[in-house]
Amino acid sequence: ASEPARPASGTETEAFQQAILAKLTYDVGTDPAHATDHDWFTATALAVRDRAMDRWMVSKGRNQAGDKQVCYFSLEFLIGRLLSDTLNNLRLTDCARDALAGLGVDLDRIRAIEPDAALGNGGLGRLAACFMESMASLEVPAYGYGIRYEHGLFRQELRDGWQQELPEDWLIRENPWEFERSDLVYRVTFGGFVEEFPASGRPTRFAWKPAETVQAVAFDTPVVGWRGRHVNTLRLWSARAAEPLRLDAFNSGDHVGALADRARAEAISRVLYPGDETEAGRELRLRQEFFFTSASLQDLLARHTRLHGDLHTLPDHAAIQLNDTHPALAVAELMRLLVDERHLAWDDAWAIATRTLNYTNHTLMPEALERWPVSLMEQLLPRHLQIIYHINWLHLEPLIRRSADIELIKAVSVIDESQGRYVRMGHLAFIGAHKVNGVSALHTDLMRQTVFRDLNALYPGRIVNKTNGITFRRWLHQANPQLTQLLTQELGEAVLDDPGALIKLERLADDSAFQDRFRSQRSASKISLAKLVADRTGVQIDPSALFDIHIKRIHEYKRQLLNILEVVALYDAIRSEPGRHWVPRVKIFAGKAAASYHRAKLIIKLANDVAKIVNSDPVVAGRLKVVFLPNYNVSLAETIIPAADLSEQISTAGMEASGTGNMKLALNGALTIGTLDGANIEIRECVGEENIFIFGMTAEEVETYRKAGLHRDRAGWSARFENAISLISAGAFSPDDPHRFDSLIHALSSDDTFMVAGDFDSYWATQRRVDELWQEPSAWSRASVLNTARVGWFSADRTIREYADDIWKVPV
Ligand code: DL6
Repeated sequence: ASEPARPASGTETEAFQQAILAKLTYDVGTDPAHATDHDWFTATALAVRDRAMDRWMVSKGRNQAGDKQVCYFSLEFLIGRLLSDTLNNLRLTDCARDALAGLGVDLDRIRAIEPDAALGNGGLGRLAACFMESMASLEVPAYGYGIRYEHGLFRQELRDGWQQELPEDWLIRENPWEFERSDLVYRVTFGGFVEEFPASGRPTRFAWKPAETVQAVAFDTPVVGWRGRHVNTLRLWSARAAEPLRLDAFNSGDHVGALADRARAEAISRVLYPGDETEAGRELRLRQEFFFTSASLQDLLARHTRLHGDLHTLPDHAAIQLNDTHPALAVAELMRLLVDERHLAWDDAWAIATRTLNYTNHTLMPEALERWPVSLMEQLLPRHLQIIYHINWLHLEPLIRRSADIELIKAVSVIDESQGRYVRMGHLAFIGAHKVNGVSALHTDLMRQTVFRDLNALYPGRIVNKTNGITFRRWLHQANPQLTQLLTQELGEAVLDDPGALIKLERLADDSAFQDRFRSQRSASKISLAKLVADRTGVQIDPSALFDIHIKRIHEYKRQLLNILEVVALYDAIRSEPGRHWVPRVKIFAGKAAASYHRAKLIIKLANDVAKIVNSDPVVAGRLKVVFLPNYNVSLAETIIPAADLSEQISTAGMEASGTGNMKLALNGALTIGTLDGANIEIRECVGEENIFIFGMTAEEVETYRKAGLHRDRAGWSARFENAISLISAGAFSPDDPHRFDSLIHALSSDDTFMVAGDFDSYWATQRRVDELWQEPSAWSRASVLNTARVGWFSADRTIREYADDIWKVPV
């Protein structure tokens, strides 16, 4: 495919300027004298979008031509902003900057206007966004399918250190990237009953008579690949009522009731991940899952029928990837569409489904493995429950026939009957999938040994590993232009196309002149972050201090608490020996806690309480600062990551499936302090063990420790740990409410599920090794350069190639 040339000449800049002005006049409806920053942003985004259109049409043509396409089904796409991404991939950043400068507008200022599309919670959603970009860059024909939430992940505010959740409203103004396809609408139905034919005897045909219909309306966003070579489609569904209002009710005076059906239908795409503490919340979530899964499958089947006619060839033209179990209903819905609606024989339909569907698992944590009550499924999706029962019967029947152990049958059944009756969505996805993958080597091994042990024995070879990756276009080129510039100066432009070329940086790791340049670009990023911290929190931090960064969702297994306890111990140590030399450190935390996760919210409050005391204590001034940056999102990550010296990846071993923040930080030159968990293990293999700080128990040791009951034994606590705990218990950080953190402390002493006490001493000692290395700037920089040089393997392009070769069977 030919590439658009990189516009540099004055004429191209002028042409682009004209394009922006035309958009400003004819689409935004204003003129330069009156345009606000937002108007400029919209006009620029529309002008940029135009540049992607021709290639989008060509790419669509390729899809139509019969190439196999990937359909990535995901309840989350954590995209962030698109302007910089698209400019960068079209190689238009300089041109846009010059064009806008000529109009007296600063590109960076209008970039910051764009709201983050926060259609995801964390790693799983961000992975989906990286994969979309990578598939477009590798010219893999693909559709991303999800929900166009009107409100993405909540906006986090801190009030007196407590997290408050406020609605996020990224769509309050026009979204310049999307195209509403108002004639691309599918009916998604719920409830009702199933008619069986013949009415007596063994039924051979089933007809679902649903009680409720919702319309799914498509909104398409072009996903522009690297150098604009290929453009894929992210198709997000918006829910609409079949009838806008009940006119009879309205006319008879029930103005609110007349809109009730509409409100119920539209609630489906109203908010990402509505709270599921209530039954109504859980039902809405199941409705969301089915809504987007059904609409996406109907869309795929309609396209396939139009292009190829025969549905038997579906697996030759499409590979569906289920991003976790949220779209696992696809197994039942695809069977329903093929058997009930398209009248295929069950066995043919099953062969088609199991050759088309694939499933990625992202967590082994029991509470995160989806199970739906049979009663809810029966009420909402009665036909699907029948189909699930039948799939389960066909799956269990050979075991029953050979009189297999009842415990084995219970373990592999799709229906969990241990306490109540639930549909195990992981089992359903596993049985219906051609391949099932984990997201790091350790995680995949643990899948085989634990949650899917018995299914793995029944279906050997089905589980494969695909270690996660990140798109370097966003997480290096765009987020860190200073480092990118240094890399291209040293390694040439080829490094932009081939992450493997980063390895050539190894030869410069000991070169002191290069180290100086490496440090100086890092220091520019640290100055920017310091400014942002001052603006958003009022805390002044010294850019020459060690920036120790812990950014991710707040969760007990991610162990922000372990980090805070180390802060407390360090604070106490500095106060005890203020005359000693201490390495100046800034501990930076950012992350959101699920609205209903009270303990995680208490951890946020603790971080803020500790920050307040530490930052106002003159004894530790210049040595220790603690910052909690509110409202962590993709854009904030883009500013923090290039400025990080130390990357905290300290989950309890065996609990973090992979992590991707660990990859982004290492790529940008941060050294990792981490456990042997998730992809940290593979990062260590790549960067070398002398360039990473590993501590704590391994996943196996965690198991042994737990089995021995040591996590319930306070006797093993070190004096340093005891001391940190007692400072918190005594209210040293919460004088206004000394018992505020009692529940956290009590949990550590009675059942330290996440091994905070068990790993503390090792963590403390390793942090002191960090201090030692920091005091040797050249050795630190060497390790930092080697991190950047050696993590090319974590490019999402590598991951996508592996999916393409091994799972999807599409050429790359
Ligand atoms: O695979 C992407 C990402 C991993 O990097 C994280 O380790 C993992 O925690 C995350 N999982 C989720 C929640 N999953 N569910 N359900 O976001 O996936």
